Amino acid sequence: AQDCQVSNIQVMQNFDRSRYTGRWYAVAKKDPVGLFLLDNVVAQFSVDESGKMTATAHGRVIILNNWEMCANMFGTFEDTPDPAKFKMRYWGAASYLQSGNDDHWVIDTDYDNYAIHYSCREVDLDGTCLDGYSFIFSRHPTGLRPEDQKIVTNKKKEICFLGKYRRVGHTGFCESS
Ligand code: AZE
Repeated sequence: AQDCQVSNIQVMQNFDRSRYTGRWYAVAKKDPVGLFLLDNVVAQFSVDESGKMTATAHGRVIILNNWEMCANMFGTFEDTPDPAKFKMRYWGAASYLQSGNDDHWVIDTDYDNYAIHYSCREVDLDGTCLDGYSFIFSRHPTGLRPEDQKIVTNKKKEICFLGKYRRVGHTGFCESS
């Protein structure tokens, strides 16, 4: 199951959005082309009364060459026939931040410790991902538990992003806002 075809990527079976709610700390990320969240990335997922999933996220960004700030972002999720695959519409609290509509797939999670997210923005002619991003999330600000690390490494391999991640630091930069 590793031909790197976006359409063959396995996602979380029987994804339970209510167990996914709450705070997740990004511990590693694979960047897309262009502007992106740099570090101090924390996401908070919710499910509203009607069952729709929403999220907020913040992270340090540098815009307009060297203006460093904390980006406060919002996302709403459109369901698809696969419970672990969503379309995420996202925007910033300020208009000069980024907005867009990305795939948002939950590849794997145990809900209590780790989660692997995947988004391919552009599929190449050969069916592989030409431009995509991914977050490894932890419930613990200190990082992944040792026992979760090999699961995560295997999944990075399965989504063909192994070796493309950088560690996401948490320095408290976004904690005041
Ligand atoms: C995600 C978690 C769920 C909510 C949202 C997320 C993504 C946010 C971005 C933000 C980019 C901002 C930039 C600003 C200059 C997946 C972390 C909204 C992609 C580049």
